[in-house]
Amino acid sequence: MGGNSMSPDASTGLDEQISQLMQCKPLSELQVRALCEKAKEILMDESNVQPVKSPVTICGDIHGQFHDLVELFKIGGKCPDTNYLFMGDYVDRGYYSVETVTLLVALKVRYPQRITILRGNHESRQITQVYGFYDECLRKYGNANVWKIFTDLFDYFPLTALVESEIFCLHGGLSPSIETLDSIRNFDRVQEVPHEGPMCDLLWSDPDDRCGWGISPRGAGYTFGQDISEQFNHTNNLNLIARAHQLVMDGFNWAHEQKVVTIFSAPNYCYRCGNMASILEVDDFKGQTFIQFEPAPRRGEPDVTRRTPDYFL
Ligand SMILES: [Mn+2]
Repeated sequence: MGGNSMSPDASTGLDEQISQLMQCKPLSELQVRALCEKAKEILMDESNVQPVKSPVTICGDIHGQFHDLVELFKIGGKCPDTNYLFMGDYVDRGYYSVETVTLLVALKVRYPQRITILRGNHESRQITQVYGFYDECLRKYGNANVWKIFTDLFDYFPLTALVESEIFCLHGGLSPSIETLDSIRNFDRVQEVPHEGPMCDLLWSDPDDRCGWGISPRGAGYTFGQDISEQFNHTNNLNLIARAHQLVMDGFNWAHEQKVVTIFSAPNYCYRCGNMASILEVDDFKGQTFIQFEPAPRRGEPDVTRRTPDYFL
């Protein structure tokens, strides 16, 4: 058949690119450049606390595990039939950061109202030079241009999202310098993730069993106790903080008496951790259902390793 380069529909080229990406085939550098220019225009208009409506399916870390992202879409439904909110860490660790982040950005450009892509601590120039994305770009493109294009785009990703004014979603956690959502709305996020301060904390912090603020063993962000979560949720009229950033063996993990939940969407993380992944469906009536899933089956492997997803209320 061949391509029709004179298609009257401006979205046709993008649909073809999405089909190509779904087969784990990267775009050319020129295509990535054009795609990221469009994405920047969309993302720069989004809020630091991007409002999101239900129904929506909330997802945690992906970390370049492209085939497991395809599995996620099989289990959760295709975008745009299902609305998605991804909470960061698309790149590093796995073998397919390029294909993973390109697909998510392409979906964002194609269906801007159907998918929200937040920034994780790995969406950073410094971290990606250590944990794989930079090297993968060099390997797949022969130079660092695509890495530069994407890391420049990461500066525009929103930091947090707010589902139906009650579920606060972000990659890491809370910050001792942030009491209200309004204070987050007011800062300039278009920059590399700083080493300290409120923007850093949102992408790096973790909940903890100990009360109050603690020093994070990660060397960035803080640990925060149940008292902190309760106060923050009360001040901002929230029901729940949904966050990612930590490997949890069941794919999701409640903390702080169900005031905080961790969602992790990279099954068998780093191809060796043996964990389940999960996504959180929030329905039209704000009902919440976790769907767990295992790694995508590998070619040639028997299908018996797959398990029917378990459903939880
Ligand atoms: Mn993280």
